[in-house]
Amino acid sequence: MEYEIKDLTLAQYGESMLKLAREEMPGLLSIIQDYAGVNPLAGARIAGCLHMTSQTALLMETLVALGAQIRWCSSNRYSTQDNAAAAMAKKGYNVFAWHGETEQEFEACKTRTLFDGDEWFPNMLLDDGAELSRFICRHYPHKIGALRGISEETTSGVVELNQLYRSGLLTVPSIVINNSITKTKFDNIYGCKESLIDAIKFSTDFMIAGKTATIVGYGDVGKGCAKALSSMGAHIQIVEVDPISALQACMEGYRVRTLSDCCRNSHLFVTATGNINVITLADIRQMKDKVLLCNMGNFNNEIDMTTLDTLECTALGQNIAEYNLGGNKTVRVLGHGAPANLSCAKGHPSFVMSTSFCNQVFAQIELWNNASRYPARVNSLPRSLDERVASLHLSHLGAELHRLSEEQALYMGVSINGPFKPESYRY
Ligand code: RBV
Repeated sequence: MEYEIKDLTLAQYGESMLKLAREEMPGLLSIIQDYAGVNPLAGARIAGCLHMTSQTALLMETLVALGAQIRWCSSNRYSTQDNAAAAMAKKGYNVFAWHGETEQEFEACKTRTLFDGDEWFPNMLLDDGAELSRFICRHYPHKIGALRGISEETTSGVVELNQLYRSGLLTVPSIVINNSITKTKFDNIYGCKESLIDAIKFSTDFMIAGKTATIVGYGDVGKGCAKALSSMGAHIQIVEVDPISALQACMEGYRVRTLSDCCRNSHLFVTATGNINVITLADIRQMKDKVLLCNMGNFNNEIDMTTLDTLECTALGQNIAEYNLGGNKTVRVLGHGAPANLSCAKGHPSFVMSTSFCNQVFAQIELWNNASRYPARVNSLPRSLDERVASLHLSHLGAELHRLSEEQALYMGVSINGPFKPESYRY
């Protein structure tokens, strides 16, 4: 057994957090029960790269319960919950992750996740933001063929994977679980809706009611963030490039404005675009004094931290820094521009991560057992599995499904047991 973490003495506290998470992850628990004795992942050697949190710890336990061998690192330098990492290391998991890794340490953690001397190299990846996929393509291109498949967690991973396929570097199938309805319409919306507030409250004394908040990017993540801040009494402004998303924001009652307009009146900015340098130093110079900046997109580059880091900076706490703009003006940034919910708080709540991670487990089972069904490009899970993930979470909330009659099923042209909607249905 091997690990590199911050502090093993946090294991007991981490284990209590895992106990709380387990109570809220009914989908993962049912999968473990349903596959008891079947071992659908027997023989799979999974290298996992996904925020080392208590929720991810239960994903790791599920993969092992289904027969896989795993090694693990975090997909962001600031997202590891050191207590969860300690709990897993104590139980014998190979985990290489701690909160606040340097770039070099992050690279080293990825290397140790992929290799155990000459003994071990993965035949499957479970990835987030295509971190490991890109890492192998860049540093070990000759090893790509050793992989049977890749399951990818998030929106921005799709962009990366498509680039790797187009450049001919990636030659194995991947399944992007962000394409599942039970991922993007739940984790991205409701997860962010709850965890954005945690991040702001854990690190600041910022009262949300009455403030003007600008959300840059009105995709699923932006929608969840806007809903949370608006429900607490903030005035919401949206910055969008896509007319469809912009119109959605208008219909929700939000103002849609250019970024430079918003710079003049906002107290808080949240980036959620998946794009790079969305807020630059030039934008920041137009903002009010002591404005709060917060990123909820996957990568750390939506706020131009590289340029900000050239300015004088004071820590105002563990996860918030104040940058001196000169002329008695400052700007405050949460969690070094990393996704604030993970860098400043505990990430999404366990329940919604259970829906996401059931998709991860099904993607691993599919790729490991039925790889030939998935061509070497970005694929999605079938809708039947999406419906199954949702079903696994209903009774926890006291919900019971109504059933179609034979006549009704015939009339709609669907089976009584689903799938209930055409592939093109957008939910
Ligand atoms: N995310 N994980 C957590 N608590 O472990 N919280 C959020 C957690 C995932 C989420 O699925 C999103 O797509 C991804 O982090 C972005 O890196």
